[in-house]
Amino acid sequence: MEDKLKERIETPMVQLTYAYAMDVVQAKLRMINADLTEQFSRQVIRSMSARIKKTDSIAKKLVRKGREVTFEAAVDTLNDIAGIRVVCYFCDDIYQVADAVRAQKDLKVLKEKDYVKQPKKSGYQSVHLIVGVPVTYKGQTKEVRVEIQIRSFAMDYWAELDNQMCYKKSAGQIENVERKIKAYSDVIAKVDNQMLELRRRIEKM
Ligand code: 0O2
Repeated sequence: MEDKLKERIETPMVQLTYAYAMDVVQAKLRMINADLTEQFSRQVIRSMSARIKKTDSIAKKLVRKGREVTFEAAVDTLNDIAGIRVVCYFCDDIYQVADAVRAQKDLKVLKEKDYVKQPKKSGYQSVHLIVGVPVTYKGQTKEVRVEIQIRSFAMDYWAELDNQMCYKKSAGQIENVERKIKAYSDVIAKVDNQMLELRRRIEKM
């Protein structure tokens, strides 16, 4: 089953279609960054990265979601085969970027999740937007979904370390690890807000 998924998901045409959709979204995000940077006279987006989900991660996610491990199930069910991560300097920048994405007429926001207002049980914070990008080839247009994860520099620090130590790993079962990683996420959120307050005081000067 997994071999068949690999055979189809790793064909150049499928990979290039997702890559094209990500290029379109990344180009848009660069324009959004330039616009916001000019508007606020400071850099808003610190970094951006893009990836196509690896076949083994796709297979594992389908199993996690109780789906068949097939190409069709992957394309139909998973919103993050193509993913872009946007890391902002401050936590309010996340919403500036999300609003700007929503305002783009050529990107359709299909789904949103706000794990900043409502962090996950693990402590994970980010805003996720699933956008549909029209991709036309030989007169045929299809909508390709791209997940945009938007988070602050501090949230990204937590998520990266959590990814290395706990997420999808059994470390969370070790006594106190789950509780501590959640507590550190709360500390990070507090510092993030304090930095924002400080920036606002400086801006008022
Ligand atoms: P990877 O390896 O990062 O790609 P949907 O299908 O849109 O309804 P989905 O994808 O099932 O939603 O779930 P969710 O929670 O909205 O988003 C999942 C992604 O968020 C994960 O992708 C991670 O990138 C990130 N994430 C969610 N929870 C955590 C967490 O506790 N810690 C960390 N570090 N990241 C988290 P994948 O595919 O699971 O992993």
